[in-house]
Amino acid sequence: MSRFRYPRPPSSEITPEAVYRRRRELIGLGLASPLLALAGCAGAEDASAAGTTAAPAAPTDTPDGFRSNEELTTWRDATNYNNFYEFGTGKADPARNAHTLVTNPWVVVVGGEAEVTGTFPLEDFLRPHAVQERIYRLRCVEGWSMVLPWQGVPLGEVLARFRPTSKAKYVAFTTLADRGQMPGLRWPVLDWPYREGLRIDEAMHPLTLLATGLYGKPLPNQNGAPLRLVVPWKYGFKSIKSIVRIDFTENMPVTSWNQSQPSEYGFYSNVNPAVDHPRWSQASERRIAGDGRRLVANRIPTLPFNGYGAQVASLYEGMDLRKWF
Ligand SMILES: Nc1nc2c(c(=O)[nH]1)N[C@H]1C(S)=C(S)[C@@H](COP(=O)(O)O)O[C@H]1N2
Ligand SMILES: [Mo]
Repeated sequence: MSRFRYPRPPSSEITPEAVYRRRRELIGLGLASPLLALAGCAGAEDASAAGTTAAPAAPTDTPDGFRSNEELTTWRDATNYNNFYEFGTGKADPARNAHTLVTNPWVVVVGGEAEVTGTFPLEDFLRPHAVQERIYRLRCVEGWSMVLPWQGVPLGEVLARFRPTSKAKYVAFTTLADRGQMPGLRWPVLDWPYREGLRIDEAMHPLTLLATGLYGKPLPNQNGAPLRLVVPWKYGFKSIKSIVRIDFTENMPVTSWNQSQPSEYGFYSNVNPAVDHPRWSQASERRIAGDGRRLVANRIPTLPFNGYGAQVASLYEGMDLRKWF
């Protein structure tokens, strides 16, 4: 437990933001190959300023959905405009407050319906897996979205090592809840600890990433260090941060946002422009990308499953997604 290192790409593959941008321009021109194998909320945005944009069409992704070719969100925006209620409910609060989070050492408890369970130092939990890079869109239920290069390991590869039993129908995730480190826990905004869950097939899906890095650097605390989910076809609140516990369960687990407002946040929470939040439309989103001036202007239509339908729609075949929102 004493020695600890982030699983991170070799330094030769760590790429400063400017190089990311330049490389994408080259890729766009067919001059460089993409980098391979390296990774709920309170108030809605006012989407009524609609009529605003005729937006770019569907995003260009690799066929597996692993890498979006859209314009990236800057490091600055990604690390200063956050939701992490354990550090306050304002968008700037996590960047200001999350320095008190101690991420080293870090242990992950694995429990429930699996042959292998126990308490694992993070480095053992992740050790055998190669860190990969994924460039994903993530859309907050509030109506803004980002595109970021995450580093991490596919969650399914990690979970398989624990050999879930046939009773494991769901996977439950829990965030650290430590008042000494997380000033936001003083307010009963949610019933702490923050909890999320996935159906086991969603958890095993190759798009589901257990992220350890952002822009080739270890995850900043405000983005969920040292370990968070990124589930790109679901609203952002499903992408739980600073995970300390993973349980395989037979029954659908309690999730924080569903527990606090069941009529507003369902267990599935797949991005769906056709199903409005009871208090606001989900038909469009404000893309936070490029330089700061884009913050206001860039309103684009929201896509079913956030644009990952080709990869994940089959998981929900035969389900009424209005009922199972
Ligand atoms: N533990 C925890 N995880 C969380 C949240 C939170 O408040 N606490 N907020 C969620 C929400 S609503 C969103 S949109 C994303 C934001 O991730 P980001 O700040 O890295 O963009 O984190 C999700 N994970
Ligand atoms: Mo969110």
